[in-house]
Amino acid sequence: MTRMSGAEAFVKALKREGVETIFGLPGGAILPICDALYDSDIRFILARHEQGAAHMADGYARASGRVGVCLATSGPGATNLVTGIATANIDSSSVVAFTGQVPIPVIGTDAFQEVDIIGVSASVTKYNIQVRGARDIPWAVKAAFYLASTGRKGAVLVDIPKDVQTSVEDMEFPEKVSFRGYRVQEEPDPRELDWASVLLSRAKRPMILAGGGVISSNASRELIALAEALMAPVATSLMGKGAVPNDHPLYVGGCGMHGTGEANTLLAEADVLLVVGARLSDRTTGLVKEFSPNAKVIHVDIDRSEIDKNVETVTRVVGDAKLALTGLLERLRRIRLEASGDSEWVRRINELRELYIMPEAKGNPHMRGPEVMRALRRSLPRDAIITTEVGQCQMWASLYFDSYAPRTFLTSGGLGTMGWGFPAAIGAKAARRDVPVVDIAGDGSFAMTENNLATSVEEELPVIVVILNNRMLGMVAQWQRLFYGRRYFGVELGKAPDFVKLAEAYGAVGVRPESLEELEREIRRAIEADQTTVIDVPIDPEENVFPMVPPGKGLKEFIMEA
Ligand SMILES: Cc1ncc(C[n+]2csc(CCOP(=O)(O)OP(=O)(O)O)c2C)c(N)n1
Repeated sequence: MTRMSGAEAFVKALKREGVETIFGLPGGAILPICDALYDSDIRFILARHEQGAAHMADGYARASGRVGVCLATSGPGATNLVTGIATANIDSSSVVAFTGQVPIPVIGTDAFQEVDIIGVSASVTKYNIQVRGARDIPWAVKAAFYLASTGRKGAVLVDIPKDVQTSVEDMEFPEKVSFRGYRVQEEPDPRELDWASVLLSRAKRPMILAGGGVISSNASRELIALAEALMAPVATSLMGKGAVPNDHPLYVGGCGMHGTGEANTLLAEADVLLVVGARLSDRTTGLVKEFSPNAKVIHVDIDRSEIDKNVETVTRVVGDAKLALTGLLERLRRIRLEASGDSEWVRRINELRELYIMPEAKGNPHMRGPEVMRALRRSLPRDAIITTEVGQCQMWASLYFDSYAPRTFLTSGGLGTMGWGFPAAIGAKAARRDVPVVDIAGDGSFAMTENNLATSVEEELPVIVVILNNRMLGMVAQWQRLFYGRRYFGVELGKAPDFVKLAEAYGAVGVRPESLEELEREIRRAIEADQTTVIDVPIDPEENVFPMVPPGKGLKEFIMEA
């Protein structure tokens, strides 16, 4: 046992978890902890708004597979974190947030900067707790990391009153924590694997839908092996992009509202569908009763409560995706399944792929979303990390930017949080200093968290922001154009700000290329110079993202033009 303050115990507990980096912004109620961090070698990255700090921690977690940590003061600091915490949690990203709190004796008195952050964050965290005594700090930190990083990963918030941080006690640091009622079932039930493999072996038109769970369990290799054993096309949910190299012959693209024509058509034609680590949200399924209507659905997920939540299954495998896919592969090998690369089903994949190649727009003087994505792809190394903002920019990235490895395509899938991509890119860069990190942005989204340019410059975490600048809240404008008779309301952003000058004001580089060739040159230059760079690409405000499944329709009813 060692005698120390709650704040010192906090720092020691973080070190025991291997924490090297914290993203945050200090304030009165967290000062004892900041003072203890002063003496440690943990890197503190100062965000310019707590929402940015939470997104940075989230980007760090997604890029590295480790836990991302953020810290804020009580009251407004804590509430500013909430969007970031909710974004991480719905996308099953391992984030631990620490908040300061007013001293215990004044909790409930409307003390300065008091907010009941436990109440506020209850529904957007996997778990949250207020520490009531300094001796509980080591346990609470251990518990937070354990819960954030096991089973279905998620966000955990730990609230620490100021007097708990200063109080000096004898501390014990637990090696392990356990929770009654929290059981992680990683090892799948062999009977579930047996049944699923029989169904798969009998399929004439098998298909796989891979979600973010494949990436978080590092199961890409097993997924590809299974797809090849079955000669099954693989589609991904938005969160699953990168689980399969996008140039793999069996990869058919994303499915759902802005899925590819081939993925959405094949889903309708499949007879057995293996869903791995995906939530099957409405954006992925379209109208549920028309989602893969001819398929027996098998769902693999570590979270039992996902099974049959949105789509009815024939059977399930509850457990870790890597273990489940390994178990399925073993069984299929035992059956000596030999799928042919020359089946009608495989021919169908290629036929659809050719059918739905998007036509090039002729005679449009503007640079177009898909072309910008392809130019980006050409000028970046294969292992570059992409983050996205939300809107048309995100959907163009999902459709037209090929990703080749897990953890290289990072996006806010569940909450669709504008302003996520830029701070997440800074967090990803903190985790992966060795690769270029690019935020594919819309002008509206970037404006929400652009102040973190200061962090990127000051902390020497250079990222490249490519703004598809249509002077519009483009995706909302697209819906108003297509479904509300072009009655534009609240979507026109105008020319302000000048993003080149904005970048320069923060000490970053700003450029505005006038052609795709110039864009490619600027990206290569930015990588070479290793400087924070904002590339403002003017595009057509009238351009739509296609294919698109109109809201309330089945996946097969996608439209390719307006
Ligand atoms: C925080 C937040 N507010 C509002 C929305 C609703 N929304 C979805 S897409 C979008 C427009 C995004 O515009 P922009 O960032 O310029 O990207 P674009 O669609 O033009 O590529 C809006 C407002 C959202 N997703 N997130």
